[in-house]
Amino acid sequence: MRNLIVIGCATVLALSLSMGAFAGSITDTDTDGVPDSLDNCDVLANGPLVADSNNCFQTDGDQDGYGNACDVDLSNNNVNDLPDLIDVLGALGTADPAADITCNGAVDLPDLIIVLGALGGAPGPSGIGCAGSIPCTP
Ligand SMILES: [Ca+2]
Ligand SMILES: [Ca+2]
Ligand SMILES: [Ca+2]
Ligand SMILES: [Ca+2]
Repeated sequence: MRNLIVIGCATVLALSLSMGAFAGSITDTDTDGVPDSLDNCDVLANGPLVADSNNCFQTDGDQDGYGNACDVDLSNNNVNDLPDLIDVLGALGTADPAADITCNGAVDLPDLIIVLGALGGAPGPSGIGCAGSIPCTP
């Protein structure tokens, strides 16, 4: 009986130790409620707990593993460049989910302004390992 209790205590201790290790290994850099390894913009809060300024909530319109909140690379060549600007210009007035950077259901002036401001940069960073290839979902 005493042995059973000792084994039971050891099991509880082992469980709590492994749970502690598990909790310690989860990093959420932007504290938006999504662990970095699953967060499609891991240094920019984009929901669900803390939304970005545009309420994207992890939205990833082109399913490349980079959330819209940190992805204006519409041509998917991993550079924010002229083709992306041409793409967003061409998508103005549509509901193209990839070009709708602000996640408001329409491609409009704010999306164009964000693409202009991000030229020369790169999408991300994303915590999702397959980011940059399509389809990529955690
Ligand atoms: Ca996060
Ligand atoms: Ca995020
Ligand atoms: Ca994307
Ligand atoms: Ca591009």
